[in-house]
Amino acid sequence: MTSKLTFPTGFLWGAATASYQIEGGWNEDGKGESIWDRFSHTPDKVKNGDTGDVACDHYHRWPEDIALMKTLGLQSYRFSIAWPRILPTGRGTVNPAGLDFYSRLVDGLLDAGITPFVTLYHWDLPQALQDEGGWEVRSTAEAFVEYTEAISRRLGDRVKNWITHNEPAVVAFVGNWIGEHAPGKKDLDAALKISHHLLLSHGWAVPVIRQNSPGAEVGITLNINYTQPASLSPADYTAYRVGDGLWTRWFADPVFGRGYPLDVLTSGKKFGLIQDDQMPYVLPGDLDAIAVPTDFIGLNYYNRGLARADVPDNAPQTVFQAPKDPDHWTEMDWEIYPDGLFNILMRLHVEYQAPKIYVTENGASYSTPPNDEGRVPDQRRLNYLRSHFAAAHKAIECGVPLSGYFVWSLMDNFEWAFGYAQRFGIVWVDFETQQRTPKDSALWYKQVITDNGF
Ligand code: IFM
Repeated sequence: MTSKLTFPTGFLWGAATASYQIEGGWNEDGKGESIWDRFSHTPDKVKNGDTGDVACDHYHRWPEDIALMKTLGLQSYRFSIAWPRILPTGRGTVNPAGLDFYSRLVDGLLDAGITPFVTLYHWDLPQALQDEGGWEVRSTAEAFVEYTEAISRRLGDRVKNWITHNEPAVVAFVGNWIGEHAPGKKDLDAALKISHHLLLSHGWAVPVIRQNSPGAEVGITLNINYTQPASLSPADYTAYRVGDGLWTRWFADPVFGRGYPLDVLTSGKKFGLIQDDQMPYVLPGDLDAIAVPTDFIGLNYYNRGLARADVPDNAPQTVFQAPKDPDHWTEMDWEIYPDGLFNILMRLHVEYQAPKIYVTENGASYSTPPNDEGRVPDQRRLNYLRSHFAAAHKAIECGVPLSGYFVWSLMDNFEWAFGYAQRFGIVWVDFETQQRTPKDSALWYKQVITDNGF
């Protein structure tokens, strides 16, 4: 017999999205071009030539989407602001229509009794800033503060939960080392510099938000998947340390006041991944700025990876591989591993002593379509969510200060380099008609929220 798992009173249940992935309206009402507009408009960058030009048309359909969230019983909604809607060229002249759009959205959410969680940067950098060097130059971090000032001044009276950055590791590494995301660069030395400017902009933005949004809670979201050495061999352990160092410690350590883990530079140079193991761009005071205490840490968790040294080119960047077993993999080719969520939550609690944690993303990609009755029987997504909720519950029982959970994603959307070929939504979107249909997982989730458990 399985017993009921009940979450703590006040535990916040929500769903998450990001501006470029759902909004559309890419050049409307004064919005500037973003690096994702440019990237998706460039041939061969995104699967099937898909773009976010229309996406879920949320820019026009937001009232309907808020009504949908209300129907599903969501208590909270995490969304991001498109920087080029607010400052079309990244800095300077503010676009009032952009501010108005998000102000109406926030009012609509509050009217529906849904708590907004606002992410400032979920990857759509103004192209004008990229043209000046993007995150590789320090002035972009300064522009981020200007943008933070403009948006937090406008929304700060009503929005009380802010996230500066979403997944800086993905921004730095997938966009600038692996090159599969905008701006499509392939240079780890540049990516490390970029990571510093991202973190610096976080550190500088936190006090600005606090100033403009009295009583607000502010955090940053890191993507931390669970990695292990693939075997007991010292070589695999080294590959694990390099991978964990780059993808996790490089971001978590400075945010939690420990500075950069310098073993990453040493081993990165040894493996020929980086040329330069000095960091002249880290100026006096930067590490203190990055270590600004936050109210919470956001965790995006999806899967497990096994670190192997025996990859063809012996390059530890390809560590995130695991043996395939179709029953335990989602359509992203990501291994389903709920214990990994428990382990990472424990790590944030024990190793980093995070004061408060939200799971700001967790979910699975399955393309299960509507059946003849119009239902979407996405049992595998439901199973995925149930097993991860149970892992989160176990972590809470072990003392982890987990305060809420945002399912990724509210609805099917533009999945970056995969375009519309991957569907993470708990709501089905027909991209021809823009019709939304809650999947079985959404109906189940509604009951979880009502019962505060399952
Ligand atoms: O869709 C993304 C999201 O934008 C960031 N985290 C991972 C999700 C699934 O790939």
